[in-house]
Amino acid sequence: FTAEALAGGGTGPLYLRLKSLIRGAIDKGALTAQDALPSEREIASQLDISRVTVRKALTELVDEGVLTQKRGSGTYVTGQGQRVEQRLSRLTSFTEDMLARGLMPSVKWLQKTVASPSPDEAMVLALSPNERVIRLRRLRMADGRPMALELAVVPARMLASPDAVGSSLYEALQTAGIRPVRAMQRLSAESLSAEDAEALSVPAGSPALYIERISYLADGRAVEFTKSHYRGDAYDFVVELTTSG
Ligand code: 16G
Repeated sequence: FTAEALAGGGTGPLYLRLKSLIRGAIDKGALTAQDALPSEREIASQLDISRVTVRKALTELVDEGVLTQKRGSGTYVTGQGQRVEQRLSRLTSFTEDMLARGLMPSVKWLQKTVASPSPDEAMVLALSPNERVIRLRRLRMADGRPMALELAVVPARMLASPDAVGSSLYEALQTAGIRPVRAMQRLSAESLSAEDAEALSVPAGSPALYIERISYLADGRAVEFTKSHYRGDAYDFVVELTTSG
């Protein structure tokens, strides 16, 4: 990285220019998967900018999945087939998460039906008696690699039909004018059943992150009750903790 290249990068905020400089180096092949970046301090002194600016650019590129930070050893260009690092602070969809990382999301449908809810689904979604649900079960992939098995259950009245869901549930909800604004998410450890392991292309009994998400609309109504098994070898969920003072 040179100060001239950064100066040639336009007039926007410095950290954005540094981000495009780094992305450019990756696109041109000057930096390739698994390459280490110079340290924050080295980049700052090479470019004669503050470390705060460098940190901001690197943090965003890590959030976008372009770079990966390894504890104690620095920052690397993310390689293919590496673990996906997912922040647990924003209510986003699988499709958005993968696209933000430059990975191509795809879906293999296992079930897409209207059905009667189970008692726990009826309770969580606060359904009236006899109300039906849309049950969406699918294998979710990123660049063709199986990542998660997901069962999403949505009150049937929220969508015209199960076929309203193409590849993204959140996109279908948005098209229907429905926007989840808040969600409760619970994570626990599980080992995969033989059947689920096979779908995810891992040995039976492999570890998974079992995640339940209940999403709510602004008026407090629950819109989805989703149970997901994410491959334990493919995902890191990362939470930022701050003190309030
Ligand atoms: C994520 C959510 C899931 C949601 C889905 C929508 C987790 C653990 N789960 O997979 O609750 O239904 O995104 O994604 O993050 P879509 O719009 O791509 O179908």
